[in-house]
Amino acid sequence: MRIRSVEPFILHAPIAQGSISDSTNTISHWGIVGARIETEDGLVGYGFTGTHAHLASDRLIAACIGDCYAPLLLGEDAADGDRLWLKLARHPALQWVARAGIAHLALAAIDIALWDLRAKKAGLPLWKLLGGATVDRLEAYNTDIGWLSLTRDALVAGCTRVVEQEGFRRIKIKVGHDDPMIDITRIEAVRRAVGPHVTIAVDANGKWDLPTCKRFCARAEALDLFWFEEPMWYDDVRSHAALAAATAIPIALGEQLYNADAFEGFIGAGAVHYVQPDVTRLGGITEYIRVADAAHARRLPVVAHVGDMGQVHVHLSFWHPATTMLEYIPWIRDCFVEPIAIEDGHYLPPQAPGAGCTPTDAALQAYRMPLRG
Ligand code: 0YR
Ligand code: MG
Repeated sequence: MRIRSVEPFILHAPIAQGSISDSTNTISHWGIVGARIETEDGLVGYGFTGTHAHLASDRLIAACIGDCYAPLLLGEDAADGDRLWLKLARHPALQWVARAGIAHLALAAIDIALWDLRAKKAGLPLWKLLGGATVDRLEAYNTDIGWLSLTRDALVAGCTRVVEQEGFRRIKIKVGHDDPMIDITRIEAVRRAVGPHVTIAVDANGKWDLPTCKRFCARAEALDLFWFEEPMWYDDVRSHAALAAATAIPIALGEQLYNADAFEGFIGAGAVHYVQPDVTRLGGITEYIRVADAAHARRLPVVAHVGDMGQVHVHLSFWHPATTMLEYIPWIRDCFVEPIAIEDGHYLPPQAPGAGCTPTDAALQAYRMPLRG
């Protein structure tokens, strides 16, 4: 599997329901910034990282793939996964500037493409190559009905629809108004509509401070929340540990963390109960496995964040024994040869060989953005 070429690409796929907001972002497109890696035996692997479709920074990620990492991969054997990950991640000049951020998103796209190649070579879906599925059905929780931009009536209608008509038993609602009591009334309305048996998680996307979170939790505890996700600034271990000690609501986080060491800080401090690694931010599957194993060693559940909107994470989640469910946001599913599939609120295991990241020709044509201005 000698690597013949490594080509970056950028797709901007529109979000069907138009623009949506959480507490910190308003977006109308999802960015798919990827690597296409071809080997001398004619195999083609794809990996990508998910972005908010900001073209200037997407171009930096693409340049990192094409200009910084690609020359280090040409002629190498794609089968040497761990060795190649170290070659890229620990390259002296790149390590100096690239241990997180844009470069780590680029590294993730490449690492996923290398795993995609290995799974295609083996003729197996990635979950099977990794060791097989540890669950028959993978429960999904629906985020796509909980946006902060929805009116309270639309929020309640969407939550009711996916519970009553689509079989979801778990939903997530965005929070983060300046006045947290607005969020409380929205959650109360949803709880009244869906009843006591549907789990409701909430996600503040890092917006609030510790006093606001404590005020919110004092009222929210009566609403039986499944978890409180990213209540405060992403790197603030101490405040999350303080909140975890002050409330009965479990804390979930991880989508903004770049490496296993960052997770170790939160896990070691007792500041997280649901561990949410994201392969598209963590430098790829190689580092994701380290995080999931570390969580598993502490008996903490893993529920991946789906920056890839589930295409790769469904493989990792069917396989890794610490996984208890997976987020569901279907925005970009039609861009892929084998889209994520849901039935009765559960993911179905992908069947095609690879990591689920091969875009359709139609998506490559319709949504491709120029690499340079
Ligand atoms: C919008 N899931 C999240 C959306 C979502 C974000 O930026 O992607 O809300 O990724 O926090 O848990
Ligand atoms: Mg989140």
